Amino acid sequence: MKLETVDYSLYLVTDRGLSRGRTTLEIVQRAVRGGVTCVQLREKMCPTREFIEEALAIKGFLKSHNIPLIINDRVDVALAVQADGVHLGQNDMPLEMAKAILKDSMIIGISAESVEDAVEAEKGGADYIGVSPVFSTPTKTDTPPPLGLQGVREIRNRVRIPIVGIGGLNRENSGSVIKHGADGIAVVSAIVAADDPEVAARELREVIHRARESCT
Ligand code: TZP
Ligand code: MG
Repeated sequence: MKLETVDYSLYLVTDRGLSRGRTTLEIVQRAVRGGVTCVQLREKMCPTREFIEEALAIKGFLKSHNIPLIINDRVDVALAVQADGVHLGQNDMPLEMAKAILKDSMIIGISAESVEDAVEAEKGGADYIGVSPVFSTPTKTDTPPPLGLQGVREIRNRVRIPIVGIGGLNRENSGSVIKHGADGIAVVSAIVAADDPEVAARELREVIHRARESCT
């Protein structure tokens, strides 16, 4: 997948702990039916072999739908499965090193926890920014204070690469994130833990669509 063609509108981040007995592949399949445009496989505890096997199965499905697969944290796994990209936080492999390994073969997304992080990531050649977190969330508690909608706006004004909000986003507040300049929203629980991930994704797509229309 060409980097320029990536659509970050509705970005699903997986979490097997919130999947309520459903497999990550099943969540991804249902979410894609509902309109997810990008998927990040995020496995914090899983053995590497299992991570790779799961990534390959999900990649096979996503490829047939022309949706990119991004691997969280693990440059080695991303390379091994020939994913479309990798997503790195401020405590993960430094961007410069990841770029030295991956060259321009893969999307590299960076979580920015401040405006400075975002500016630095763009300078370092990141392909997109995760504004992290926009709101506080029980899904990830080891975060710095939320950046809020003003943080989204400020980062929008300081970088040109795509920005995606993450943290506490749902049907009620995702429209505001788009209206404050985000190119997309990234969610875990709003889709992964939903009764019906397909319906949840469809509703979020609609919210994003309406927010964009109101901006034009
Ligand atoms: N990074 C910043 S907040 C977060 C991650 C992975 C979790 C977001 O989860 P949710 O359930 O969408 O609030
Ligand atoms: Mg990380």
